[in-house]
Amino acid sequence: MKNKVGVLVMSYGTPESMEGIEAYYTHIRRGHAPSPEQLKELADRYEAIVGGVFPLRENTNRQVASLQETLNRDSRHPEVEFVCYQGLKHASPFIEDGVEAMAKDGISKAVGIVLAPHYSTMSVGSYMKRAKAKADEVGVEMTFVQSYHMHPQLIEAFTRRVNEKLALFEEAGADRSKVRVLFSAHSLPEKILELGDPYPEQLLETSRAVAEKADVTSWQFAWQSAGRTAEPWLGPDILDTLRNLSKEEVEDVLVAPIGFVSDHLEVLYDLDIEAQQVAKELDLRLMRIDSLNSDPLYMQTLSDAVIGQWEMAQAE
Ligand code: FEC
Repeated sequence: MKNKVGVLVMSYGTPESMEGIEAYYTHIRRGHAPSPEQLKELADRYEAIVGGVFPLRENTNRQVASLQETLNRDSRHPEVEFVCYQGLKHASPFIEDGVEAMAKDGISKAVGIVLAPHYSTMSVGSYMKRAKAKADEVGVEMTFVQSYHMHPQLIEAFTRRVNEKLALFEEAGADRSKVRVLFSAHSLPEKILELGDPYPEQLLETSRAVAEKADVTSWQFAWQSAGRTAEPWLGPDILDTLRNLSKEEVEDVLVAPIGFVSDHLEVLYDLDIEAQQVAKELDLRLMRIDSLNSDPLYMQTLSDAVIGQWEMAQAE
């Protein structure tokens, strides 16, 4: 019989229905319910993207199933069966539910990975902290992939997407070298800088690697989707960046949201509706690279990172 190794695949989570938005938003706000205006504003954004459907749930389900297949197709460890469990940050099944399910299935060793390539104490670090606390409680020995932002197959997947969209710009008559590529990721409160958080630098590393591989010299980085709180968030914000680009007389912009791996609200609303609206007002031509979703190159990135982490833990 094969030795079962658990893989906790963690993702942000999304509501299951329009009725579930309030509980989801309250969880994001650490137990503080949103005001009726805030709730309506968020519900309107979900309505605007797909009318009451939540694409992140299906995408995460597919990514988890596909990762399990990819892991078990790998020939490096025929003695092991990798079993994937889902653990969501803000929705059910929560991170703790995933760890508990592993323990119930008799799994004693597991690897955790987050469906976000770049490490920040506020993002990936907080997923890991919760998983570790539950794992210690139920007696599962866990080890974690911290980041995989420079994995060659991840860089290749993003590069192909950049090239695909640059070709569309060319077909539409644009000069490829004049298209400004705008790499983006979710902003975080500026206070992370005081803690020496690696998040901004890791994002720049991915951006540089993709730009180099796609032979793009005209690129920059911008932050998106900053929270609606009074504290300062990392900038420049993507919408201000578009306004500045228009002043520089840039006409064509390709957004590459390398901090995200799925189609969801932050891509389908913040970029495809909000940023697109600003671009229209500025008379800029704006395109976005396709999301990774279950791209085999992304699945191989995750699988390789999990196996590498598993091997490292075994060697210790
Ligand atoms: O499609 C969906 O249903 C979910 C889309 C979604 C993703 C996502 C990813 C990240 N977030 C990160 C940080 C923060 C911080 C706050 C915050 C707030 C929200 C709200 C919604 C939301 N986030 Fe999110 N995030 C997604 C959705 N996020 C909705 C609440 C309303 C709003 O502000 O828009 C502020 C919370 C606080 O007050 O403390 C901070 C980071 C990521 C990328 C890494 C990851 O996936 O974990 C970082 C997807």
